[in-house]
Amino acid sequence: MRKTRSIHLIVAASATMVMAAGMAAIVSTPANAATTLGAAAAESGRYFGAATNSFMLNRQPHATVLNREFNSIVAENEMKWYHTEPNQNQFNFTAGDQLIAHARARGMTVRGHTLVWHAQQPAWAQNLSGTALRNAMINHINRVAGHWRGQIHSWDVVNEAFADGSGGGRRDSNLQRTGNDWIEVAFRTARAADPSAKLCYNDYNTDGVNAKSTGIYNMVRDFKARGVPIDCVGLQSHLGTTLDPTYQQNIQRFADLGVDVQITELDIMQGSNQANMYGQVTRACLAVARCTGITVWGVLDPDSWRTGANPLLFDGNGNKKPAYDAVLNALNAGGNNPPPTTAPPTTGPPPITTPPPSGGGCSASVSLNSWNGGFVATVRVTAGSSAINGWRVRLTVPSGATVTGAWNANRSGNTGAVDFTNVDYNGRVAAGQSTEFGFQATGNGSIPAPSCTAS
Ligand code: G2I
Repeated sequence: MRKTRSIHLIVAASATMVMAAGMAAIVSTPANAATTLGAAAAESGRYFGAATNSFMLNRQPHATVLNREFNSIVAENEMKWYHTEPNQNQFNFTAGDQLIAHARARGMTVRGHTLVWHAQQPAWAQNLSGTALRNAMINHINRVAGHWRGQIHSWDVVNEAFADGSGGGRRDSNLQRTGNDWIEVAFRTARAADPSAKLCYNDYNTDGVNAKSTGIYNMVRDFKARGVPIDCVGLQSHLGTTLDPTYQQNIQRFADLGVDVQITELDIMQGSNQANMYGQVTRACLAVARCTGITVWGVLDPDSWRTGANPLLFDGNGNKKPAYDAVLNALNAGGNNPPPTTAPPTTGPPPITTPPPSGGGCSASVSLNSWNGGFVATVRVTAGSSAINGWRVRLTVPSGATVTGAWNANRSGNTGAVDFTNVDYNGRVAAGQSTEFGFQATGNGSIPAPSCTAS
């Protein structure tokens, strides 16, 4: 306790000295310095976020601090597979919807965590293997990323798929045993399900140049070379009492591959070096143009998953800790390289171009995202010169292919000619406007132009 306080005093004293040296007038803070983490990060085009849970949104003092300080949130647990699909093909979006509504009402962005992970799988998925698990994974990504399509800034598509230790290889898991391509299938599926979300690979013990981060680096380099859609790497950064001297260098080498880097789950063990390390991590991110945001893994110390470590920026009463001041000061000092403004991902499926039909009725077009043995189809339904109140699309899937699931449409049939009709929320399409639905299938081949009938 005494130690912490004396460090706080030193930081405060040196901050005052810096200010006194730079300014003739006696002011407590520079007039233009932002006073919250989110606002300070936003000055260089970055976000500063926190993990939270729907049941904490109205709990004090958590709510006040969350809403005041952060401009991004992530679900600590409530968007994980066990939570969103507790029984196969039965989805629960309630908590995630609440978090997103809370964020949107306050202009915060939302990170999605996480679509697929070996841990926190529902029991039914833990008991699957092979093709059944692969298809369940694809369906899960389609349904979850599809449900929140357009509302997620960045998805942790795959979490913690690499092993710890010196090998730099993949972690053994039921997902890994479906075949080494499961990660790229997950990313391709996610891209089709939500083309506007940035797609991240997220992991821990990657807080410097080491065997594990190098394994991930090699995967990202390979994905970029082969056009597998990946936009960002999440470095979790659950840290102890010292920072790896290659922390910034590691961020930079990922950025140099052409992906964004996000610090996704930052928390740092309380101790004499906590505030200093928080400052170091913040400065390292700010120094790399493509390090676009930082998320702390919780708001108040007592809510942290690291019981007793007090690894966050606020104590249980919502008071700012010295670590908070270190982060805010680092953010306000700015980075020399503000990241480029967020551009839509460019490696997604080709845009679907369908001229609206000249008369009434509707038209449909399809684009495929295929891998060896399967594909995800995105079908766009466009109304003609009059609004429509319902639609039916008929298309022919390749010979040998079987449709295994659909979203945003009702389906009849799964081989040969398959019919899809609107669900209750997407039947009405204004003149010249479009709606989309999708399906996944095993097999490969192309699909001739579908027909569309308006009702
Ligand atoms: O383990 C820390 C993080 C590492 N990276 C991925 C993150 O998703 C992970 O978050 C933690 C949550 O902070 C914990 O809250 O993931 C844990 C699960 O692996 C979460 O803990 C679990 C408890 O173990 C369960 O007993 C509990 O039912 O949270 C569950 C929901 O409260």
